[in-house]
Amino acid sequence: MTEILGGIAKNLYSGNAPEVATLVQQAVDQGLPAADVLNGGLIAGMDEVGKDFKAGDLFVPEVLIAARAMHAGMAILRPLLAEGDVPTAGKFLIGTVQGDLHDIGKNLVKMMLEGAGFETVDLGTDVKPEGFVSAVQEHRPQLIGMSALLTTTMPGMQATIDALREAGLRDTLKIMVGGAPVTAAFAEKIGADAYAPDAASAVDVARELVT
Ligand code: B12
Repeated sequence: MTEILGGIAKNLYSGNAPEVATLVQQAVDQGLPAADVLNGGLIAGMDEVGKDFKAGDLFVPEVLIAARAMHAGMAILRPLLAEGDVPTAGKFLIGTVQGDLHDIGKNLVKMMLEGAGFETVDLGTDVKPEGFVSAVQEHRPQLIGMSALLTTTMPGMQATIDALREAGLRDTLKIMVGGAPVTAAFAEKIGADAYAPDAASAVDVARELVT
């Protein structure tokens, strides 16, 4: 059992999507619970990717390829997880703020959190404060993430937090912000709960925020 899960993790790390799909299917056919395959295989592999990305041993293209392999495994597990009562790590909603079209970093954060077992909702780019508000009303996430790559769009984070407060939603969730020009000091200044400098750290921060 641990051998097949180790194989899933190893192939996910190296981005071998077809082999990940084959091994996940085999594990399921052997009767392993979907949650064990998720935690011991896919999430374990993605955790390694996150560690090495943070350490500078892996780069963006490798992470994207690993994320694609994770998606191949998730395609098999998702219906089984939905059937059972497998608790997710939490619901995470993410978007790039108004006026900003950069989404590579946002997508990485989303993928890493998915890899860590979070249920994710992606609002895309150029999301207005009221877009975040209505999505929060609809999806009721425990955590939201905002991304900004332009100094000119960073104020959109503050505007979104203000809009959530006005809608009475601010205290129902945690807010994490990031993007190249964003800093921990800025996050504190605008009243966000946390900042993370990269997608792997975002996983650690998200796990802390929801526990
Ligand atoms: C690719 C790119 C583009 C692409 C975007 C494609 C896409 N689909 O994203 C295109 C060509 C469209 C583009 C357009 C523009 N760009 Co541009 N772009 C870049 C570039 C080269 C790379 C950004 C990137 O993807 N980095 C890789 C990712 C992985 O890194 P990242 O985004 O920082 O994300 C990581 C962390 O920041 C963090 N993170 C990110 N988001 C979040 C969110 C949360 C919640 C958390 C916790 C963490 C987190 O985790 C990520 C992964 O580790 C940067 C320069 C650079 N080297 O950064 C310029 C840059 C960001 N762009 C810039 C500019 C000026 C523009 C334009 C205004 C250019 C123009 N005159 O038209 C337009 C603006 C368009 C718009 N309205 O958004 C400037 C911004 C300057 C500034 N300080 O404001 C930069 C810095 C280039 C420069 N040196 O001048 N751009």
